[in-house]
Amino acid sequence: MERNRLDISRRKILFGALQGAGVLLLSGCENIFNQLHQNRKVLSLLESVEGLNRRLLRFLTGSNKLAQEFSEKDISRTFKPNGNPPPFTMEYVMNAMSGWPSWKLEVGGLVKQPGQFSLNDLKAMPARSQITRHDCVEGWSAIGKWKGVPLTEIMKVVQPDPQAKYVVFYCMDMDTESNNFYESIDMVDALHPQTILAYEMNDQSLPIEHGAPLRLRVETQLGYKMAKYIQRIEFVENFKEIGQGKGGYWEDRGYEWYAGI
Ligand SMILES: Nc1nc2c(c(=O)[nH]1)N[C@H]1C(S)=C(S)[C@@H](COP(=O)(O)O)O[C@H]1N2
Ligand SMILES: [Mo]
Repeated sequence: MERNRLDISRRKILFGALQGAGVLLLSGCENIFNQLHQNRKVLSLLESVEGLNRRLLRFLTGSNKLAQEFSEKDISRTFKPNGNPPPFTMEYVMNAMSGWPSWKLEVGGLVKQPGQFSLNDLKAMPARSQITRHDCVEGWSAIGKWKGVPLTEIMKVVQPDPQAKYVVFYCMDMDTESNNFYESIDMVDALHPQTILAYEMNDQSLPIEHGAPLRLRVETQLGYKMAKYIQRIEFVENFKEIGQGKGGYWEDRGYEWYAGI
């Protein structure tokens, strides 16, 4: 059932993308495409071009463009904190109480200059503010103002290698079975100007329930991609060996990796 639904939506996406690209110009192609799609070999071939397809899809839907930004008066009066409870280790609590003196963002993997950044280091870097809408798959949205350092600024310092295809965010919180939250995005989203590591929300220090001291904002994507409580960032070629291999905590549990809005 679940498998079926995924197949149907994937078929729609692939068909839409091919159609948009002018590949299916002749009438009658839709039938052929549908027949082909039932063939296992063709299916795996299509899957292998999913990376390319994703880029095409993004281009066609325009989700590589800037997400809508709002004005101060649009900011939601309440913004629901969602997901795991904050990390409750002694270290986290002590740090939270004293302005994060010993927390450091670690950045490594496929980079020329692995680095560590204190919160003050991050605040000293060029910053960006944006008022955007957060959409959770659970069916709620909220508008908030975020300030942080663009991920591109970090990338200028650490200099990812050309083989780096994804950026993985490792978080300090865990679920009831002690699985740590993590997420990943690709280079298109990493380089997007609205992709920031936020340390402020609505002109205040990022509240604990919203991911203090640092959380990702990737405005082209749904809420579950926006890793809170970030400890470490890793540039990788693929995420096969990480977690259950699907690229994120929720992806490992069946959500789509590409959660474009
Ligand atoms: N580390 C971590 N990040 C997370 C989650 C989480 O459980 N742990 N939940 C995600 C989900 S599903 C949503 S909707 C947003 C919620 O962000 P908010 O608490 O600021 O509303 O965080 C995302 N990032
Ligand atoms: Mo969510």
